[in-house]
Amino acid sequence: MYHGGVKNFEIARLFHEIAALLDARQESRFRIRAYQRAAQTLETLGEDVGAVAARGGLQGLPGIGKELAARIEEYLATGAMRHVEQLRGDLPAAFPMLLEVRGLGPKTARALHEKLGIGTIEQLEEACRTGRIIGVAGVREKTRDKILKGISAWRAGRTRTPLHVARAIAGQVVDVLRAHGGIDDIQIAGSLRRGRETVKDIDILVTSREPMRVMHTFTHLPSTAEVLGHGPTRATILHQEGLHVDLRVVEPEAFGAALQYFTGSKDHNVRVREIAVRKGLRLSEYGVFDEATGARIAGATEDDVYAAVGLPWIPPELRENGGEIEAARAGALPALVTTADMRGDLHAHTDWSDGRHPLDTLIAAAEARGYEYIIVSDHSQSTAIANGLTVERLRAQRTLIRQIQPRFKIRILAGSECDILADGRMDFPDEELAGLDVVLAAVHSRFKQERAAMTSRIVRALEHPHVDILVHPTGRRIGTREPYDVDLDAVFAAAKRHGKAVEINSSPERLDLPDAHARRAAEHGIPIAITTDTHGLPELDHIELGVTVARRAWIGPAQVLNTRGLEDLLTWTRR
Ligand code: DGT
Ligand code: CA
Repeated sequence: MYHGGVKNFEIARLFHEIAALLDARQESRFRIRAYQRAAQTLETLGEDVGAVAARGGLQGLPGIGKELAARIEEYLATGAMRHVEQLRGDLPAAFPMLLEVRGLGPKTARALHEKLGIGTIEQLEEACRTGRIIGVAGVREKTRDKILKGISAWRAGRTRTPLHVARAIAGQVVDVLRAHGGIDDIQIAGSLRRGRETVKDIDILVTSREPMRVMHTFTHLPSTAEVLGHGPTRATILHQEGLHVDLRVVEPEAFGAALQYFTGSKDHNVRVREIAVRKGLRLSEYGVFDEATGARIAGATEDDVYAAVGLPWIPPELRENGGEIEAARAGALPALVTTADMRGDLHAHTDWSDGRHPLDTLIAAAEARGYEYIIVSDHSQSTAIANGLTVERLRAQRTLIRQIQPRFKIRILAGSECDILADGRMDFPDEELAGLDVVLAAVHSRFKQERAAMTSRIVRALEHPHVDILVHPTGRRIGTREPYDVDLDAVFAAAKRHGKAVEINSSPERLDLPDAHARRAAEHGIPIAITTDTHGLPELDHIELGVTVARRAWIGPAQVLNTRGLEDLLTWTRR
């Protein structure tokens, strides 16, 4: 389970709120911007902010000065931030949510509260629908329509939470529940256990001899914004991060059956139940029962449950009715890659381009993880915005790598995340690329090219003899940028033809390739590079997210480039 980090999101949310409240009060743009920047820093930090504070590193973070560091310290120490409370003043508790609606500016929100008493999303929507809003604080019909659109986008945006955020929240809830005692067994179920890239809610199952105590702890968690439902063995809360968390206490004899049922997916469960029925069995969240006698024949563990219907245990990531039932019946389930299989990172940035650490700091951290190799892949010259390396700086970096190599056991491979220019040429001359151990190819510009042009651009890069790995092949950024329009099957075919690898980029905002595409790429027989694209040390941990994507793509260790030992990898790069 991924642990660190939930405080990062809590504090980031408060900083966003401060920025919006300052805006509503027409304070200085400079201060507003400072809080927004600090929020972004925290959201992308990847390391628990508490750990950073503990080693006195807050003021070393981008955009965090003395004032903001003090606010973070205050929150870590007290669980609250007085400044937010002062700014909220007499505004209603739900007012911050109004500030999240696109199309409604903070000043207008404040005016609507003062003039119409609007304090919740529902009241805002009502006022839009009845037209009461029109003419107030300069709102016209066009603004009203924009606000209505903003409300539905806000609802849609809140319905699903990114995997890494949900993992951090779930990890924290599980820790607190465990620490309070009374729990025998605890498991995350649902889409989170299956590793979907976004989840609607967090489903938790426990066994306990003191269910009342566990329920009490759960409904009184400090991070509980509201208790939505509460019974003797089940409760649902609204977590302050905006998603529901569901807790069920089940009997130990039924724990496996409940885990199987609530892990889903629904489509997978339908198939398993059909198989049970054909065997004269009935499968429910309480166990597997003999239809004729009513006797329970399995339920304590998932293994027993699957065995009772004649199937091997199926990894949760595969339970999407995507062929896993057929594979299980044929004894052909894949052995999936694990984080422990990973022997190196193939995509990493240093402060030579837009990374946060010097080369040797990054290398030391990768070595400390037990990796055998790491590819240093800073940006190329065209990506000026990320301080891309010129030819001269690329050569200087290579020299530095040779100089520091003797200090390390880990093998440092000189690479580049080299831009694929709009016409498919590479951003460095061939002789420079020839001097590198590995070349990563990436699209960072002209995302809007039409499909044929984008496809031939990328295919041309894959034809280049020095290119090794196509990175973030769809270019999407979850929630902010659509994938570019490209014929991925043509790209995969070209990669196959030319012996190239494609990436699963583990960065939480990318997860690119996404699982379905990664599965197709692997089926083409293309080696898959699971990388972190790290820009700072904590992001090395993101490898776990990329591994989850790979598992959902049915990928085994033999299909992954960086499960190979160093010599094997070098043989491949020199192919
Ligand atoms: P999501 O939308 O990200 O929460 O996805 P899930 O799969 O976690 O869906 P959720 O939380 O509604 O339900 C968790 C699991 O419980 C689901 O995967 C299968 C099982 N389940 C829930 N409701 C039903 C139902 O009405 N019928 C069946 N067969 N299974 C259900
Ligand atoms: Ca769920």
